[in-house]
Amino acid sequence: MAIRPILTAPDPRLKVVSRPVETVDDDLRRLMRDMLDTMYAAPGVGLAAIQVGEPLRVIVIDVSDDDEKQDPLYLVNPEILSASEEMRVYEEGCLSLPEQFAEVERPARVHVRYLDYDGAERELHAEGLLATCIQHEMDHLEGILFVDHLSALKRKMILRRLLKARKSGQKAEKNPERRRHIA
Ligand code: GNR
Ligand code: NI
Repeated sequence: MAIRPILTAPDPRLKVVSRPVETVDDDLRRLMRDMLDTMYAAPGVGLAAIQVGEPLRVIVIDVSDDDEKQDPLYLVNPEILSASEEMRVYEEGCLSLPEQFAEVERPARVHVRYLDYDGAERELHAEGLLATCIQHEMDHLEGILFVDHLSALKRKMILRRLLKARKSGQKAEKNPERRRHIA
């Protein structure tokens, strides 16, 4: 079990296009388990490999409620076979844009093909939060963040807010007096 650091914007690595996985082997399974541990610890409902610095087309997702048991999904080389015409608006967040949220419109349902944890080909019909999450994670594989779906003005506001929050957090870390107030 290993929790890895999550990259945050404006880290340029979040903009790279991730490459397809060639074989689902033990090394890849270790990465997928680390991603899941990192996602649960955050906590989040999804994570793309590039968020822990690995430019591979791998995502992990668990949209089950806290009180249910864990229900992890591992998707390697995912492809959207079709998407509904019906759209849905969801308030999204991203572990790479901590504490920033905005409404994003996406297809309500998607039909996805991918390789699972064992490298077997599978298909999935997703709706609701799962459909939103799959599309959010697949965007990461193309170097796209949810703010890239917003107007330039809203995007700038969110990025500015993020940098400001980070600066005051750094000041607090260096200053024990302020740190006490945060803890
Ligand atoms: O934890 C997350 N929550 C979330 C909420 C709404 C839509 C998408 C997401 S994904 C996000 C974790 C993350 O950043 N994955 O890349
Ligand atoms: Ni994200």
